[in-house]
Formats: sequence, C-alpha cells, structure tokens
Amino acid sequence: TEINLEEHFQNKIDSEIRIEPKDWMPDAYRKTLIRQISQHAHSEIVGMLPEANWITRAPTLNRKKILLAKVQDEAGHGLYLYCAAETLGVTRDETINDLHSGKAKYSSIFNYPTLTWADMGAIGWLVDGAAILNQVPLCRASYGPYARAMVRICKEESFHQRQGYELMMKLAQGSPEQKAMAQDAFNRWWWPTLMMFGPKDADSGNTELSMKWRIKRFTNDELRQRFVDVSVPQAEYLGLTIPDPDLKFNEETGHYEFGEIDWEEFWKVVKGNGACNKERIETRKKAFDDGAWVREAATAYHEKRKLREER
Ligand code: FAQ
Repeated sequence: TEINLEEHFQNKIDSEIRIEPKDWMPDAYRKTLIRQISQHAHSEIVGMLPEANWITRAPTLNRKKILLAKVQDEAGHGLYLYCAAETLGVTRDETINDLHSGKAKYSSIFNYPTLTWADMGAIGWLVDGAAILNQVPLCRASYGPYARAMVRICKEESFHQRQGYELMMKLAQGSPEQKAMAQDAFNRWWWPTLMMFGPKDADSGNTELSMKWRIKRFTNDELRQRFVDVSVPQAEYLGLTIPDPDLKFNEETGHYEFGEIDWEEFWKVVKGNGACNKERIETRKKAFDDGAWVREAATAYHEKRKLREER
C-alpha cells in the first residue's frame, strides 16, 4: 500500500540507500527533483552566455583556450543534467520548452552582464566557487543519477574556480588600471553571488522536504555562510576590498557576519526582470531554432541506418 511504500522509501533514504529511476518514489519527490535538476541544467546552459561573450576578446591565446574549455564544460554539465531529469519521466523537449516559455527558472546570477575582462576572473572565482560549495554535497544527494552526475561536474568546476582565481591574481598584481578593473568586477559580482544560494532559510519553501529527502544536505543560509567564510580570506590575499561595510569577523562564532542581501533585487531577477533575462532567453531560443537543421539531419541519419539494418 501507499503508506508502506512511503515508509520503505524514507527508510532507504535514512539508511543512505540511493533511489534509482525505477524505484518507487513519492510524486512530490519526483516533482521537486525534476524542478531542481532541470533548473540546474538550464543554469549550466544559460550560464555559458555571459562568458561566451568574452571568448573572441580574450587577451591571449592561452586565456582564450582556457575560457573556451570552460564554456564547453558547462555545455557538457547541462547535457548530463538534462539526461538525469529524463530518468524521472520528463522529455528533453518539455524541459527546454519550459525554459524558452519562461516557466522554468535558472540561476539568477546569469542575468547580470559581463562588462570587462575582469568579470571572467570574478565569475570563475566567485560564481564557480559558490557552485562548488553547493554541488559537493549534491554528490551525496539521495537520487542516484543526480548524485553521480555531480561527481564529474564538481571536478570540472574546481578547475574553473582555480582559473578564475588565478586570473584575478594576475590582475590584482598588475598595473593600477588592472587592479581597479579587478576591484570593480568584484564589487559587481559579490552580492549577486551571495544570492545564488537562494532565499533565506525562513523564506525557502523547498528546504524542509529536500533536507528530509536528503536531496539537500545543508540549508541555503548554511552554504552562504560557508561561502563568505572561505571567500573573505581569498579576497584579502588578492588585496581586494569586500564591498560590504557591515562585514566583520565574530571571534566567538568563528564566522564572518555580513550585511543584508537586497532581497528585492533577488526576487526581481528571479521573476524575469533582471538586466539580461530577456536577452538570455532570446539568445537560447535563437540557438535552438538555428540548430533545427542539425536535429533534422541527425533524425534522418538515424532513420536511414534503421532501414539499412532492417534489410
Ligand atoms: N536563482 O525553496 P528554495 C552553475 C528559486 S551554478 C533563481 O530555497 P531550493 C555552474 C527556487 O527554485 C547555478 N531561482 O529552493 C556554472 C524556488 O523556486 P520554485 C546552478 C532561485 O530548490 C558556473 C524558489 O526560489 N546551480 O550553473 C534561486 O530548495 C559558471 C525558492 O527557493 C544549481 O541549480 C536563484 N539563485 O533551493 C555554470 C544547484 N534560488 O521552483 C556556468 C542546484 C532559489 O519553488 C558558469 N540547486 N530560487 O518556484 C539547488 O541547490 C537549489 O535548487 C537552490 C535553491 C539552492 C538553488
């Protein structure tokens, strides 16, 4: 019966036994996984755009190679994640349609513009750094296909984070103009990065169940605090100033206290009204339409081979 199934399911979760695609699962578990995994996939795909904006303008051949590799990695991450979502019974077409129609969310961070080359450093260091903190615990998520996809993704994210920090270091140790460019990028990306972790725990409707189901292992505020604690010394090492006058170290708790996030801005961006939301969706739709011939050719090739095999 339904009750026994639900109990058995929760017992498996509590004993750290992975849930696999063909196992029984509550509808709400399936629904929240489809929501989170597809949102995550969309973030990887839309997340290629702000950095792709700089590939043709990278200052050296080496920087261009690194950036190209990083942006390609994000495409790969998006594709594994769409596959993981498919194991839950949604099709690729459905998830992509939801992105293009504006129904599906993706990370707020990718709706900010990349104005200077230093933004490539700030994104790698901060955005990929935040992504790793959030995703390492997801390697232990209760749903097998999601957890396994996260393992390789995290390895690649850690290269992304290092290349970003190294880029920032070069700028921070460069000419006064380069240092100013690094500080400006840091100023613009710091607060939006803190928003990546999601609303405050008190306003996070999904956390309680996601923790019970061990999809999430830490709350939004816990991960945000950890991010601030690791990033402040990194900024100090670069000689950059954290754009938060309220930031201070609390000797008793061993944590940094930080100022209030502009939640009005966060919800504005989440609801589709950030600086680049419309442009991002338009770009994705155009890429999809421009790629129609590739899908048609692949389907035609598949049909031809099937016919040949049948003969
Ligand atoms: N932006 O109840 P909660 C990357 C939504 S990293 C937009 O707390 P939850 C790598 C949330 O969906 C970025 N929407 O939700 C990369 C929910 O809406 P709903 C992607 C947000 O799920 C780097 C509502 O607010 N990473 O791509 C945001 O328990 C560089 C209430 O929130 C992931 O997706 C936001 N920031 O916790 C690529 C990680 N925050 O559906 C390229 C996996 C919240 O109820 C370049 N996801 N919302 O209407 C997660 O860990 C979780 O889904 C959270 C949100 C922590 C993001």
